[in-house]
Amino acid sequence: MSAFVGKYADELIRTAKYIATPGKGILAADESTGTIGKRLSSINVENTEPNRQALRELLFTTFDALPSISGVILFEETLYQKTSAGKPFVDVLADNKVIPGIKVDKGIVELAGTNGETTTQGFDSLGARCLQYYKAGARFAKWRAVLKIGPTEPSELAIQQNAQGLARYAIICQENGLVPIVEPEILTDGNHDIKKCAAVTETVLAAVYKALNDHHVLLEGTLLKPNMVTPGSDSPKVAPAVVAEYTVGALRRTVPPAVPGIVFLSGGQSEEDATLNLNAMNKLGVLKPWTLSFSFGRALQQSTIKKWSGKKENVPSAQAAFLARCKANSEATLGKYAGCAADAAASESLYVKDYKY
Ligand code: 5MM
Repeated sequence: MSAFVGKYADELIRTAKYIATPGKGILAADESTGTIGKRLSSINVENTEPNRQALRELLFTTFDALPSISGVILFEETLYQKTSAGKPFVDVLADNKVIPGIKVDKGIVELAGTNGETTTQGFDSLGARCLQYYKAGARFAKWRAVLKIGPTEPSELAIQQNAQGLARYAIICQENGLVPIVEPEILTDGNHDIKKCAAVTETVLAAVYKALNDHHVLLEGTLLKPNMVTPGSDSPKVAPAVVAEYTVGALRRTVPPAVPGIVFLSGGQSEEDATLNLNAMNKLGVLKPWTLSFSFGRALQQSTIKKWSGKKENVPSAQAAFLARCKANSEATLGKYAGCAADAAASESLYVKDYKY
C-alpha cells in the first residue's frame, strides 16, 4: 500500500515532528461550548463568549509555559478569537513557536443496536472546513473516537466503525495540509483489570493502524492520542511503573515506528497521576521509537481553572499553576519529573462516572 504523497507531504512530516519534540507537548483547549460550560459552572462562572475568551487568554499568555508546549488544540470559536489587546490568538501562539490545532469532529452519536456504543460525526464538509482552518493558521487537527470496555464491548462493529472513521478523517486532513491527531479513546469506566485494558487497547490500535494503512494515510505526518493503559475506574489503582509497562507494551505491539509521536489524553486522572504515569513511561528501559508526550485537557487545566475562578485578580496565581503543570509534564516527557510540592488540587481525581463531553 502506498501512502498519500500530495503537495503537503513534506510539511505534514515537519509539523508532526515538531509537535513531537521531546520536552514539549500539547495543551488540549478544544472544549466545545457545552464542555467548557461544565468547567466554568464548576467555578460559578457563566458560559459566555467573553468568559471563554478570558480563560483561553489566560492560558495562551502564560509565556513562561509556552516553551513546554508545541501545539494547542482549539475549538472553532477560539481559532478566530483575539487577546483583549486585539492580537489574534493564532499569532500569539505562532510567535511563541506553538502550533495552533483545531478540533474538527462534531461529537459522538450512538450506534443503533449496541449497548450504548458510539461513533464520531463530523464528515459533512470536512474537507472544506480543513481548508478554511488551514487558511486561518491551523496546522493540525483532532478527531476523538470513543470506545468502552464492557462484558461484550467494544463490539466488532464499534471497533471497525471508529477505525474507519479515524482513517477517513485522517486522510481528509492530510489532503488539506493538517496533521491529523488520531484519538481512539477507550474510556476508563468499569471494574476490569489492567490486563483487560491492555488487551482491548491492542485490539483497537491494531484495527486503527490497519484502517490508516488502507486509507493510504502518511503515518509520518500523523500523531496518536491514546488512553493510558490502566485498571478500570472501579478497580484498585496500580503504581505508575505498572501503568508504564502495560501502556508501552501495548503501543510497542501496535504502533509503527513511522509515527513520530504519541501524545496521551489524561482521561479523568488527577493532574499529578497523569504526569507520574507519563514520566514512568519515559523512564522505562525498552526501545520506544516514538516520542511519548501529553495532549492533556483536564490534567493541564484543572488547578488553573480553580485558582482563576473567573476573577481578574487571580490571573497571576492561575498562570503560576498552569506553568507548574506545563513544566512538570515537560520534565515527564524526558523521564525527569521528580514530583512537585504537594498541591491538593493537582492530586484530585478528575474522573466522573459515565462522563459525557
Ligand atoms: C479538551 O476536551 C476535548 C474536547 O471535548 P468536547 O469537544 O467533546 O467537548 C477532548 O476531546 C480532549 O481533547 C480529550 O478527550 C482529552 O482530554 P483529557 O481531559 O482526557 O486529557
